[in-house]
Amino acid sequence: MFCYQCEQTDRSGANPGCGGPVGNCGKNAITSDLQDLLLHAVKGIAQYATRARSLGVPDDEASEFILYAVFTTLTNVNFNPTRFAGLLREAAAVRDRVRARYEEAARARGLEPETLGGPAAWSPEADQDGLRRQAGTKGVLAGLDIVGADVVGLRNLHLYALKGICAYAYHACVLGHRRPEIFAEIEKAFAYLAEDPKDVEELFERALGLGRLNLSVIELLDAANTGTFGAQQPTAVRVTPVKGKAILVSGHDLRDLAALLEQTAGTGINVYTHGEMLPAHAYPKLKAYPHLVGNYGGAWHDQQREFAAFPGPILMTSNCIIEPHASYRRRIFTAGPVGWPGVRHIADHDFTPLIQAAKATPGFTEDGPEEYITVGFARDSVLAVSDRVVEAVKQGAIRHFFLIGGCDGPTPGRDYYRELALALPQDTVILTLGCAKYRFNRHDFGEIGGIPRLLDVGQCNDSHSAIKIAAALADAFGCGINDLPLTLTLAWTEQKAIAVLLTLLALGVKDIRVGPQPPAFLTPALAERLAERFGLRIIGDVQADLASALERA
Ligand code: SF4
Ligand code: SF3
Repeated sequence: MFCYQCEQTDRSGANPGCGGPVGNCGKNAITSDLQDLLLHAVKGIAQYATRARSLGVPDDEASEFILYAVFTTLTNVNFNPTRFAGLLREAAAVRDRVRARYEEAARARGLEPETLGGPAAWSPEADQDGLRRQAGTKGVLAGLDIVGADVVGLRNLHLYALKGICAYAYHACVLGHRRPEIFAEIEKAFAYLAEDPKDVEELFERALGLGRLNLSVIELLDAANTGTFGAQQPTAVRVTPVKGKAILVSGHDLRDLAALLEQTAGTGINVYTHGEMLPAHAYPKLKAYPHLVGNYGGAWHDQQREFAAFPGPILMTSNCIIEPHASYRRRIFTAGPVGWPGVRHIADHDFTPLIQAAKATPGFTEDGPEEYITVGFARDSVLAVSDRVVEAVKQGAIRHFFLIGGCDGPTPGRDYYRELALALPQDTVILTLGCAKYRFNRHDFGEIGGIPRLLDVGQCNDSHSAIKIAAALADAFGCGINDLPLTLTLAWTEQKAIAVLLTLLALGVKDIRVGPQPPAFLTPALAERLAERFGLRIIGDVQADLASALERA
C-alpha cells in the first residue's frame, strides 16, 4: 500500500505517504491496493470507451460506472475490500462490453479494430490475493524511477482531480443530469493517463484543462440541485435537538436525503442533517418536509463522539466516514459509493431498515434550548441582494470579502481558519462553503446594513455558486475577479478540493491561500511553479496573512 492522496497523509517520514498496514484514515492495505487496481481498470475501460465514442457508439452505462467506481476510491468513502473485489469484476465486464461495441462498430465501418495494450488488456485474477499481486505494479508511484517525481506528481494531480470530478458528476448524474461531452472528457482524461504521459508541460496544461472540465461538472451539479430541489433560500436551521425519534443523515447526496424524507413522512421520526448535509435545509423542496428538523453535530472528524451520542440510526450518503465505534456500529448505514466492512449497506433507496432502527431507538427524550444558524446564501440569495452589497462596498461599509472554503479535518493547523474568521474586521464579509465552516459557523458575526457578515454558500458541491457570486460582483464593479476586494482561503482534505482548486486556477484566479499542508504529491518544483504562475501560497500566520490581504485591497 502507498497512498498520499489526501491532506491527512502520514508526514512522519522523509517522503510523505501512508504505507504499512493501515493509512491515517483507517484504510487498510488490501483496500488501498484494490483501489489502485480499480483505477487501473477504469483507465482500461476509458481506452475503449474513447474509441467507441469516436465511432458513435458511446456506452453511457459504462460512463456512469466510471463515475461510481472512481467515487468509491475518494478519501473516506469506501473501506470495504469485498465491495472492491466486486467492482473489479464488474469493471472487467464493463470493459469487455465496451470493447465489443467498439470492435463491432469498427468492423461495421470496414475498419480493423485496434487491439489495445496497457490497462485495457488487464484481466482480473480469480481471488483477492491474486488481485493484490496485480495491484503491486499499479500503484500511484509506478514509473517513479523512470520518469521522476515531477511527472509522477503531475499524473497524480490528474488522477486526484479526476476523482473529484467523478464525485461531482456522480452527484449530478443520480439526479438525472448527464452530459455526453462530460462523459467524453472524463474518459479522454483516463485514457490519457493509461498512456503513461511524460511531458511535464503537456501534463501541466492538461491539468488546467481538468479544471475547466470540473467547471462544467459543478455547473451541471448546480443545475441538478437547483433544478430538482429549487434555489437555496436563506434559512434558519435549528442546531439543537427536538424531542422525538431521530435519524441522522451525513454526506453530500441530496437525493438520498430526499428519498429518506419521503419515506419517513408521517412516521413521527425527525430527520437531522450532519456535516456537509447542512445546506439541504435551504432547498425549498427539502425544507418543505416539516420533519427535517435541524442539524446535529459538526464536521466529519468528530463523528465517532457525535454518532455515539446520537439516539437513533445514522445514514452516510458519501464521504466522510470513519471507523464506526462498536457503540453505534449496529445503527449506522451506508448508501451509494460508501462502505465499511460489517456496516449495513442500502443499495436500492429502500430505507425501511433505517426506519425500523429509528423506531427501536429512544430518540431525543427532551427538547434542547432553541438555537439556530442561518444557511442558504447560494448564488440566487446573494445575487438577489447584490445591489445592496455593491452599494455597501462603494460606501465603504464593506471593505473586503473573504471566502473561507473547503474541507475540515483532524490534522493540526486547522484552527487557522477559525482564528482568521474571528480576526476579520467588522467591515468584512465571510463567504463559506464545504465543511471547514464548522470551525466557526456558530459564532454570531453580526450584520452590515442588514447583510449578514457570514454567508454560507453551501456544500463544497456548491463551489459553482461561489464562482458565480464572484463573477457577478466583478461584473458589477466592471473589473476582473482578481481585482475584487476578495481573498480566497481554502482548506483541503480530499480530492474534490483538488478539482476545485484546478478550476479556480484555470479561471485565472490568483493569490489563493491553501492549507493547512500542501498536497504531498506536489513536488517542490511543481509547488514553485504554481506559486510563480498563480501566486498560490500555503497559509501562514493569521495576522500576517490578514494584513497582506487587506493591504492588497
Ligand atoms: Fe492516507 Fe489519506 Fe490515503 Fe487515507 S486517503 S491512506 S489518510 S493519504
Ligand atoms: Fe468535508 Fe469530507 Fe471535503 Fe465536502 S465532508 S468538504 S472533507
